[in-house]
Amino acid sequence: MSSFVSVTKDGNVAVVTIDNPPVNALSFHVREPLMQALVSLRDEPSVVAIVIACSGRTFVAGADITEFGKPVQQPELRAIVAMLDTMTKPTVAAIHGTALGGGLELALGCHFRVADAKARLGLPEVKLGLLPGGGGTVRLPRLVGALKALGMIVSGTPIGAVDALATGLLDAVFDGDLVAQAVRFASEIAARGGPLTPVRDRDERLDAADLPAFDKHAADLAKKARGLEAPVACAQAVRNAVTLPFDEALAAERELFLKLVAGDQSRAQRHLFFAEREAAKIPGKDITRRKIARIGVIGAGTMGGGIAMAFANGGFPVTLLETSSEALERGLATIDKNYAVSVARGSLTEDAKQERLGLFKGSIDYADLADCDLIVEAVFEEMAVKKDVFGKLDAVAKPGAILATNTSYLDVNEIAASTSRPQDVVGLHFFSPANVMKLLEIVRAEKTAPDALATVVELARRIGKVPVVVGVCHGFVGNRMLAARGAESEALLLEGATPSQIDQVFTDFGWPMGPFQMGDLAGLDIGWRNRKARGLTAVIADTLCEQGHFGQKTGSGFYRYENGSRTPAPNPEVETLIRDKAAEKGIAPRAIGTEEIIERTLYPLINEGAKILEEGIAARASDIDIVWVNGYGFPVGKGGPMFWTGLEGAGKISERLDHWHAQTGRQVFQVVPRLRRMAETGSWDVPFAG
Ligand code: T1G
Repeated sequence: MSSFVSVTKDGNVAVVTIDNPPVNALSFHVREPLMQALVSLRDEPSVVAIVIACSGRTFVAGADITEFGKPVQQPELRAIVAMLDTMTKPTVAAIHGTALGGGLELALGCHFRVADAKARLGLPEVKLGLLPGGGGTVRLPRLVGALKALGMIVSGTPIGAVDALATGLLDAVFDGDLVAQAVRFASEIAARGGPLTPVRDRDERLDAADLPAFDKHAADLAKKARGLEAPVACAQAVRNAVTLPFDEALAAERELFLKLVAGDQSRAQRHLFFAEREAAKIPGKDITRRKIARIGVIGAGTMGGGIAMAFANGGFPVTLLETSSEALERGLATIDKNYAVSVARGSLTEDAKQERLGLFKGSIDYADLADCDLIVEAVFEEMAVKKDVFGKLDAVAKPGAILATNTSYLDVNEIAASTSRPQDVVGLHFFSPANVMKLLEIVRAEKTAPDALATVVELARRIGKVPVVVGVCHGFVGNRMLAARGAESEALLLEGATPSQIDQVFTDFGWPMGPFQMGDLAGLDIGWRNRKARGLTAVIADTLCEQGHFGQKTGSGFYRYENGSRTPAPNPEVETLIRDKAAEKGIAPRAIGTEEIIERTLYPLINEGAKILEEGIAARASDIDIVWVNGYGFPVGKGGPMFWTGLEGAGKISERLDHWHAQTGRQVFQVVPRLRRMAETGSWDVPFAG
């Protein structure tokens, strides 16, 4: 046997245990001994049944994603599952933790599946730009029905053991010693004798498939795919399970899988999978984290309330501080309302809501923060106000408490210097709504202590955030690049493009919405206030704000929103305003094409990313991708701006930036050396020699 797969006997039941930390991925060094073990047990007369289990924290969490794109080594998972199909003795998968992807497909090759109550089961391949390639699209519908299988496979969202038992994916759920009970379950099946029906031969759920309902659901899902190929392929593969004989459907699954795994979109999404984990790794693995038991949040407004909810959602008690009882009550009422909306939507139970509300303690006295281990301020975005807050925190916070600012662009070094403990100060830049958005930019100031940084990075993951460590500069990584992306927006309007045309280029690219729709959604007054604070102007947006048109919240901005609708309608007044302002500036409008819009918005975004990399504000190019995919909706199928540079061509991007720089002389088009280096070497990780 190998150290990755062992076989033990419990009576006349064999237990095959996979042990491939950390998540028992089905690497080649697992598949080979696993196949050998199953073949020998199949032929072993003394063995009446076989249980497949895993050591460690989880059942098999999938194929080994690091093997994709490399030569395939036999036996593949498909061969193992095909062999299980021929087993004449009962096979039982004993599932704990998460049976995902190839792990669930391995379990689907068994006659039976049992699990502990906390287990989760799913086929998340779609999140990697793939579809289940080990027979999952053909076997899962046979157990749970075509519609349920469609939803699971296209969303990639796992289901819990109770749901899995109810829908027929599991045959039993056990508490206590899972393997012992799985052995007993297998032994009883063997003793009972009688025919064993492999999943591939169980058609009863398929016969009942309502194909028209299936097709309608699949069409709805395809609309949300926003250009991603995998969700559409997943739906097709599940439909094949209903309409084609098993082996034909299986062959079709293989063909779809091979096409996806070789495609740019899956490469992009696999890049993001590892990049997200890489971003959470900071030098000094063995740093002792500080103990975080209680959180303090200062400010119960939109950001403060959202941040408080993010921590409460992660199970942390929160002391929420405001300047007055009225402000505090308003903030707590908003939090209660937000949870009530989730309960109404069915995404939260009433009990869970009450449990979370029970974690909040309101206060208007800084002294009540004295027992907090991490205190986050989300007060008004002005340096003087931030310094005043940190001065008070310095006086009341206990030694070793981490003091965090939620500033979105102010200098965290300056804020830290306003305390006697700069080593405990860090930036935690949440994105609004803070209880929903995944991205958390963790701003490492010059004096931030390594253990304070390591503590908040780990804490971010514990509350379900995606942390990226960034350096101190105006706007850190995301907002600084956003400014570069938007620098030419006004010029494009004045030269003849319309807001809806520019937004359409963005949505065709795969963004959830374009910059003008986004501005109307967030509120044009936010950018207006920022520009005024920095002495900048944007003639169209400023004029709209001066006229009180802030976007959705005032019923009009770049678009009109009739009777409180959130659907943007073209705004003729804006088009007149643009024409008038262009005439004032002597600019003759012209037709502007898609390519030009991309070159004058996304290419400067990438150039700024290269500058950020060169300055060390981001440690890795892939960190920048994680910021943009999780904080700004950059299409996952393109892997983030820095990964996409490789697809678009760094040479082409540099040439076009040079062209626009020659045309306009504007700094935003000045190609930075790191981008030229990427064009020469194909890698972001080779700094320019100078
Ligand atoms: N392959 C290789 N490495 C993996 C891996 C995998 N499937 N899953 C996790 N890792 C690594 C990860 O990179 C990290 O490494 C460490 O394990 C801990 O992961 C044929 C084609 C299971 C829920 O998509 O969702 O099967 O950073 O930090 O937060 O149809 O890992 O420590 O060096 O995420 O506790 C389908 C992917 C694959 C599941 C655990 N399966 N994994 O979360 O730990 S494709 C998936 C996860 C497939 C078949 C198809 C999560 C987790 P390092 P972690 P975690």
